Amino acid sequence: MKEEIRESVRGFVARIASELAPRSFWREPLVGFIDAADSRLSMLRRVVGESHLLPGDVLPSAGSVVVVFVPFVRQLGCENRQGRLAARSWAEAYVETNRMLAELGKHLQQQLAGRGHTLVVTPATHNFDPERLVSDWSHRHLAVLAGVGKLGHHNLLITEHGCLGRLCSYVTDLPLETDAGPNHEPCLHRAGRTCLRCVQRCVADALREESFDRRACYSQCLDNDGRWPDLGVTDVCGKCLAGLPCSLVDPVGRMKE
Ligand code: B12
Ligand code: SF4
Ligand code: SF4
Repeated sequence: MKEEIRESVRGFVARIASELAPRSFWREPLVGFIDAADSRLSMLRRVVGESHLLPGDVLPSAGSVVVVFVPFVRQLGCENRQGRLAARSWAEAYVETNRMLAELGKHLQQQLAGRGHTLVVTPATHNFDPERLVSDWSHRHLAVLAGVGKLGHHNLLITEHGCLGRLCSYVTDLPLETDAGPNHEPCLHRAGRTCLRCVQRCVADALREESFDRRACYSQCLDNDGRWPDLGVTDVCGKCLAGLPCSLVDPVGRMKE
């Protein structure tokens, strides 16, 4: 069943990508699973926040969580590297990917309904408390538990296809086993090597060696909101994802190959 869901996700993303051509946003998605009974899920309340939801809060009959990481194409990172403000293509990728991830949820919902199963779609973003700037459903932390990757110093998920991309997660009543993740730290700094390129790239001094100032980061994201009225909400920045050793690959995993 896992392979069927993976195939379905890959097929759906490829179909939407072909509809958007010649604009190109995505590489092949990665999919991981967490068993809803995985005891590590309770850690979310300790690590992320006491009000973080568990799969059973989203769907009482939860059997597992499906986590999808959609890596962006190299070009988007190259275009977003320049200047202090975000590139229009980065904002477009944000809007189109959020839309596509919501549609992907509906597609999986229909597919599973045909077999008598339920799936609940959670939003890709804007499900956070505007005061604390924290969400009660952290796709990044769920992705780590689902074995899709691990967090880097920049606080973002690094997968075998890098960190440049977006995530979503869906709760289903299908009972599926948890996937194993990498058994190493993909972030060079966390693996004890010299890097911190992400800190150098931050344009708002929000990301530092010792800390992350989410308000300074959000303020920088808001500087980009409203610049393209035709795109809607674009509170983005993403300079700390572009042009890094971990943007497109897992740099530590590569060294081990
Ligand atoms: C709220 C939010 C924000 C806020 C707050 C920032 C933040 N770091 O959470 C703002 C608006 C500022 C923001 C900015 C960005 N976001 Co945002 N954001 C979210 C959202 C909605 C919830 C995240 C959350 O609340 N997590 C729970 C909290 C408690 O976790 P945390 O903030 O990581 O807290 C940990 C750290 O503080 C860490 N920590 C402790 N000490 C230290 C020290 C240092 C040095 C560091 C770095 C961390 C750290 O410990 C905490 C517990 O683990 C998610 C979508 C979702 N629902 O998951 C997207 C999400 C995390 N964002 C994403 C992205 C891409 C961005 C931006 C690049 C903007 C853009 N799209 O251009 C920047 C990147 C900033 C950064 N380097 O983290 C992606 C991440 C993709 C990835 N590869 O991981 C997500 C998953 C959206 C998506 N659907 O893809 N975001
Ligand atoms: S740029 Fe370097 S230090 Fe920053 S997350 Fe990537 S590998 Fe880690
Ligand atoms: S998104 Fe922008 S402001 Fe926020 S940490 Fe990354 S580079 Fe800095």
